[in-house]
Amino acid sequence: MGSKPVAVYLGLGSNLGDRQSHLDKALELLSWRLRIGKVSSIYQTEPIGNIEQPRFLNLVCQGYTRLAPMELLTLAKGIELKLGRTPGKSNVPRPIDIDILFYGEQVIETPELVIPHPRLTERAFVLIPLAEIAPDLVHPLSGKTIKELLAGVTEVQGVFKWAGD
Ligand code: PH2
Ligand code: MG
Ligand code: MG
Repeated sequence: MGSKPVAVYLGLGSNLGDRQSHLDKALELLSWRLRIGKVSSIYQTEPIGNIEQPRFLNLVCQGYTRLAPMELLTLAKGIELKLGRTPGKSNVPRPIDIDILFYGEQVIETPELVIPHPRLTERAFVLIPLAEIAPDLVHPLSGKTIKELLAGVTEVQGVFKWAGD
């Protein structure tokens, strides 16, 4: 246990059932194994990809962990299952999706795990909450800050701070 904790960023999304409660529960379960630092506001967001599905609630959080990347992925998948997600299908409504956005400054490309998350640079529903908690964080592949990446996204509609139903 000599190693220093690594700063990680996670993206959470829910568009099935009690969305806020799923986000709250996921953060609580994560906090058992991760020291949670900053948490963004919750945003209600129009679905990207399969647009024939309900709107999402999205947030981004930062944490510190000594878990290795694959251990963190296993933790995230375990919490998704615990909160009722059916594994396998992508882009269908889900009670919770937990994506690893950054793991320190590491770049990882394995069949199971790609970090930084490959689609984060084009997704306003990730970049807007991320810019709230880490505007100056540098994306290790592009060398750009979150603020700069967000300025480069043309499609920023459909992301609204959420004040509850
Ligand atoms: N997640 C996806 C696909 N599309 N759209 C929004 N607005 N929010 C998401 O979290 C989201 C999505 C795949 O994980
Ligand atoms: Mg996702
Ligand atoms: Mg996912």
